[in-house]
Amino acid sequence: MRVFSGIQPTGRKHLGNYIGAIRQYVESQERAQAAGGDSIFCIVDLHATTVPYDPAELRERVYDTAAILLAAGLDPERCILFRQGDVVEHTELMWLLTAVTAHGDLNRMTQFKDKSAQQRELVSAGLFLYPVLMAADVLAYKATEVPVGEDQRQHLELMRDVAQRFNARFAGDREVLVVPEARIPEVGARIMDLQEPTRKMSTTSGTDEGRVYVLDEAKVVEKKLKRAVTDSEDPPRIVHDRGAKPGVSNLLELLAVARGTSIDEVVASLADARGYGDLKKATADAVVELLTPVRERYGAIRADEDALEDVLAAGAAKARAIAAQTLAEVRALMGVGPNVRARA
Ligand code: AQP
Repeated sequence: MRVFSGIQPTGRKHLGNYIGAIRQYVESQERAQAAGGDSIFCIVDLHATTVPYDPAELRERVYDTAAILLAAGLDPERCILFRQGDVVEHTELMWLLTAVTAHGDLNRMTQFKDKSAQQRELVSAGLFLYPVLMAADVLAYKATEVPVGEDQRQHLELMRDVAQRFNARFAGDREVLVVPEARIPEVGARIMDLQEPTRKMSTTSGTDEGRVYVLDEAKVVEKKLKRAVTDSEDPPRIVHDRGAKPGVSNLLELLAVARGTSIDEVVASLADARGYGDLKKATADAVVELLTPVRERYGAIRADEDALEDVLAAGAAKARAIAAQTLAEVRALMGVGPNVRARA
């Protein structure tokens, strides 16, 4: 097995990113190692250029994100961790894959529709092509599984189509590009905004009050959860029903994930609760316990930028060795560049 996933260096990472993605990365690293496979994680700085950004800040955010991943438990001795822009093979492969990507499919991507509607000055072509670069990221490594949150399901489907179309068009249906599986957690795949629990917790929409950051101090986490929107049902009922009770359901999911138990178990543990206050308090305690070790490790790791650069550079060298081979195969099959076999 080979696991691959990418994460943006945009903004500060929130609890949705942690539960939907980062926590799964650490688990995948362990699982891949136990199975004799490998795991590869990429900080996707090139994806971050598809919306307005500040170049100097982008570098800083890459360090922030690398430090969070290391603090959460990624270990460069056991996985490959690198910065996307350091492995240029991604961008060439992306261009080649546009040949087997349908314009109509890109037009249907909900993330493109949402993000393009948010842009005031320029909807960049990069935003439109974002899913093709994401396909290149994963397909370059012939990854078998991709841990992501629910919001990435559509991009994963597109990537699978791209791989299948490439194999059919250029490889006589041999699986030259591996068709990857999405790995989406059963609980916590879509953590909702605490203030607007019908919308996902998001970096670019919603407010700070609706988002818990991985690096928030315990007091801040407690305050945000205490103010989380629930509902006005009287008497209050603590049940999991996303449609009718989105706020309560979101808290139950957070509590289940943070405690590492099932939703039924957390509901049972709250049978004697006097109202939503007890649910919020229990969730805050569990989330603080989940995030505190990460925050405590983060400071020292983030402070040493040279060490972070060393980790990313070593990761990029290992990643390039794999991606370059795939790119060479794709170029050869597509008739791009010299005929290497004929000249050998
Ligand atoms: N609310 C969420 N619940 C569960 N998983 C989530 N992810 C994002 N939001 C949630 C997962 O986090 C991973 C990293 O996503 P990204 O690199 O695309 O991060 P981002 O763009 O900085 O974060 P957002 O919040 O997803 O940004 P917006 O909403 O602005 O586009 C992915 O695996 C994602 O599924």
